[in-house]
Amino acid sequence: MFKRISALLLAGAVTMTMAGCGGDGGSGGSAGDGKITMGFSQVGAESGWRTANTKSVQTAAEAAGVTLKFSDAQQKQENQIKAIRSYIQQKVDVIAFSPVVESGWDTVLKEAKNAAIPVILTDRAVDSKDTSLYKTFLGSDFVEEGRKAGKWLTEEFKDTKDPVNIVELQGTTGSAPANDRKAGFAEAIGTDPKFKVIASQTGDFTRAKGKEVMEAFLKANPDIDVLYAHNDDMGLGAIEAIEGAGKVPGKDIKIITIDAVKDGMQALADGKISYIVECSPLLGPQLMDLAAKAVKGESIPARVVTEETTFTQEQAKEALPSRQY
Ligand code: GYE
Repeated sequence: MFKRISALLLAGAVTMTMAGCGGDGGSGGSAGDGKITMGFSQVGAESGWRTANTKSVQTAAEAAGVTLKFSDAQQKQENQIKAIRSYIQQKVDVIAFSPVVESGWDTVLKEAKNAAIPVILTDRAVDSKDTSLYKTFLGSDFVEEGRKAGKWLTEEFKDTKDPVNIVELQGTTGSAPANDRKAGFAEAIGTDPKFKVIASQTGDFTRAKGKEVMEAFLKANPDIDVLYAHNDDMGLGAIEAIEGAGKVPGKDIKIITIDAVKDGMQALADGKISYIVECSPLLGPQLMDLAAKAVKGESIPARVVTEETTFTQEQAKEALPSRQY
């Protein structure tokens, strides 16, 4: 009890009623006008997308009057588990996190559930069978993103008779976006034997790794027609590798990426990237909304999908000036 009170004082959440602490086995909801404290465990700072996502969450928390306890897991699941445990100990009102990989969360999610602290998955999903371990999953449909990338490719090469040699830079191994973007793309190109994925490896969603792996791809395969990168940053790293190998990105090798962050959109407008599937990082406002409802014990949808579009080179030129991230 005393511990609980001092934790609340430390968090500056003195107006919160005891019923809001979630220790009563009830809804775990904050009563009245009590300020909400959210523990948020971010994946890391691996990409432009991630930086924009962090900013969105921090800005939205401030705007909603939510006290945000933020931690960066540096792409390590063990760091996220530690952060979540510490949020449970601090008796935050709600926990939100973007799981670096899909599996291995059941134990810690059960701990949160036993403490009656609602959990919201944001951006990435978990593969837990027991969906009562979290309130909702807010984020993109990554399979659909992969399909959109594959559809563009089949359309672009529909009149080509020759085989189309594709290399793929996957996101972080075991992460929902890497698994799903691979599956959606494979589904979209799968029926036509003309399309051949000749190499597929992780670039961990970073520019440096994207460059390094693309260099290896180029050395091993003299005849690459297309690069499919699971995010802009890996695509941008790969562009450096392609130019370094004396080839012209966007011409000798067509490039498809996902995210549509500013640097990616600039490369698209410059003709170096051929097509980008958008994935919005601006999840903060919706997250704060869902969190407020979850804390009050109101029902929220089990899945909230972000609305997204795609960009050609022409569309990128138009969209760039007003791009927020
Ligand atoms: O596409 C990538 C980031 O989980 C959707 O993570 C996110 C992905 C995003 O590192 O750039």
